[in-house]
Amino acid sequence: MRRPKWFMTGNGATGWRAGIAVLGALCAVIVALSGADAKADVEEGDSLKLPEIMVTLDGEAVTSVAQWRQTRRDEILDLFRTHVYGRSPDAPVEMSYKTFEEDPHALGGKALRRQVALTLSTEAGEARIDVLLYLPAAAEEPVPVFLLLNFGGNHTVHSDSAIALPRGWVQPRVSPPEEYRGARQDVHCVELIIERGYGVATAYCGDIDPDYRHGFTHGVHQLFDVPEERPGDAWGAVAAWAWGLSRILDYLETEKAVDSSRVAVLGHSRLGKAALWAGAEDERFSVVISNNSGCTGAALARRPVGESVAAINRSFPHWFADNYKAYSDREDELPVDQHMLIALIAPRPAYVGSASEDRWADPEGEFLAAVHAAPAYELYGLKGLSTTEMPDVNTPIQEGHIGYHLRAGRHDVTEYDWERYMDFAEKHWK
Ligand code: GTR
Repeated sequence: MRRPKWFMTGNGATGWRAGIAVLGALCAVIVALSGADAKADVEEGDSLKLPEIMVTLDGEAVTSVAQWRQTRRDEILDLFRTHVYGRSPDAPVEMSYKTFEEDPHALGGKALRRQVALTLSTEAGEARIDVLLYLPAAAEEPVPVFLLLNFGGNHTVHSDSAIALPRGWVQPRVSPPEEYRGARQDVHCVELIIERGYGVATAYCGDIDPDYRHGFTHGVHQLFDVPEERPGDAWGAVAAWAWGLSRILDYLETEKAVDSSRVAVLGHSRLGKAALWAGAEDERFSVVISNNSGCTGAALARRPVGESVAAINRSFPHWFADNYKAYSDREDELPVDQHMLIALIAPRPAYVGSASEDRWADPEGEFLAAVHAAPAYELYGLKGLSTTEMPDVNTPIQEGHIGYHLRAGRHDVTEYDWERYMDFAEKHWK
């Protein structure tokens, strides 16, 4: 079993040394449970021996935007595709969009609601993604939009009775679907977003790839995958969700009321991992926001705290490429770490939101990844995070092109998070 480093006593640790180690471990457990961990700082990141962002596979130092764009960025993308998320197909897919429901006076007249079926087809099969879009009714110009996937169906994001139920498989914890209308309303904050003048687009992640081990035969996998011929770098669910986010952006580009040059992609937890990967793969997303995405999201893999690569591969073998399994308990051998994922978003603004009690997602590891992504922003003459010291709770850092906050509380998305994300995006959209 993989243990956090603070638990390791090293070779020959006996007697008082072992006693001190056990005491240290107990303190660490107490600290972790209290949610008040020691502050992470940049030196700690250095001691983790993170892979270099700014050195090419040939050992050349990257000192210009041209080198970054022509060589290093593609190398890093390819390493993530090969070893972590898998390779999304670039084969052609046909898409059609059909509005199946619309109300220009939704939410008591505050919003226009539109529900659109995206039908994707190839010779192999067909998939359908239902997009729920709310736009401020009063908007006279195309509006920027926050795009996020949801966990349980579009109807969970608001109690609005017109929202269509999901058509396929849903998680047992939100089944039967009718009983969960509006159940995640507090997480999606639709009214708050509309009141600030933005639109929100969402789709059920299960329309893209149902979140269970179905052997890559459902959702968008039907369009491309031959299950018996899956190579080690075939895409997993996280890459499929990210790819689906890009297809939704294709659709948003056709919506006249949406300013598609200002679409922020956002996601919570596993869907935060997908939002980061979508932002890395698809440079059309203008702002990329990770909320409590943790392991294989914003958190450094090499920091032995919270969920490990072994744990995530064990519990969710369908999320990533099969090649990723080789790094269970061998994080140090990964050719990438998650600071490089954030670096791929440069020069676009990126934001990492953590929560103080969310030890499983390792807030300090998320912070350090954001800190160590800076070199990519600096190449463009931009500042990444404006501090290298872990901030106090509820003290957002928003001066640079990378933003970060540690919200007080548990693994969740709250109004506090949304307000900070909108503050940050607003700064960059002005
Ligand atoms: C956990 C998983 C995390 C995180 C979370 C979620 O069980 O270990 O990586 O993604 O689920 O998505 O809610």
